[in-house]
Amino acid sequence: HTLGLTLGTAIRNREIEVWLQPQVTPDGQIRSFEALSRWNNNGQFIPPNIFIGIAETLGLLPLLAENMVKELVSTLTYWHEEKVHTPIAFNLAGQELMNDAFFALLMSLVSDNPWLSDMLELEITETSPVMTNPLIHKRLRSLSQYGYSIAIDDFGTGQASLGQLIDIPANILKIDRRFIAPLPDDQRHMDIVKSTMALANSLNMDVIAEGIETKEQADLLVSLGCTILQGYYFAKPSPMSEWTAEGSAKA
Ligand code: G
Ligand code: G
Ligand code: MN
Ligand code: NA
Repeated sequence: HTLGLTLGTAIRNREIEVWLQPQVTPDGQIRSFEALSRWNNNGQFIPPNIFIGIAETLGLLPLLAENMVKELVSTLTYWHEEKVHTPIAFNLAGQELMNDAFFALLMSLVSDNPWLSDMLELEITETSPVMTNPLIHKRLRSLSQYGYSIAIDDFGTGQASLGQLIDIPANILKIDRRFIAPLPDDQRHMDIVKSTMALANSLNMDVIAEGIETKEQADLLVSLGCTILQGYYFAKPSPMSEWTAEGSAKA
């Protein structure tokens, strides 16, 4: 409860930091970033696995997401002026998509700045039960029609992976790191990764392999045809301010 109160204050005071992790192409170029929330509570680092859950219980995820999106838009606007076109993906929980004001914000951002829809990607995780709510499917269809890219995150770890490919207009599939970690040695994981890539390919979806930690894993995934790679082997997440110049350097 004490942590919840502190978290509420931290969210309202915008003390949750936005960190970015690159998503790279096989030749090592940055294709995009994933935005990840980080909370430094007076020197004590609280992992998102803990505070995202607390924020959800407190109904504070829409505010957290609104603050994050506004920071991302500010960075993307700067990059846009510098002629840098590097999209940023961010994680969306069901509670955020169910929130009318947050949904309206996502729609109005694109009405006001049509270029933004190509620069913001939505990562939807399939593990949240609310993701089966028809209102969420309807909203994701609207966001897709507005031009937003939608990625299915943690693919293969939830209850309804294949059904989600029907219900959600996703154009990117992220293979969860639990399938990547045992590579290259484990044949069954390799077979699952290959089949998932074939499935995505037949649905015209891009694939992102996440959690790549070794050169062997990176080389293997590239040889299997994976075109977007993410993981500590390439770069760990770090504060957005550290990437602002990096983005500009691409102009
Ligand atoms: O970055 P890290 O591996 O610590 O993230 C742990 C989990 O928290 C991941 O599932 C990630 O998707 C989630 N997460 C990180 N930042 C955010 C955020 O801003 N919003 C939501 N909804 N989830 C996040
Ligand atoms: O659930 P989601 O895929 O959004 O989780 C992303 C989380 O994975 C982030 O917290 C990020 O810090 C973490 N992550 C990113 N790359 C790696 C990696 O190579 N290895 C491990 N163990 N975690 C990673
Ligand atoms: Mn993610
Ligand atoms: Na994931």
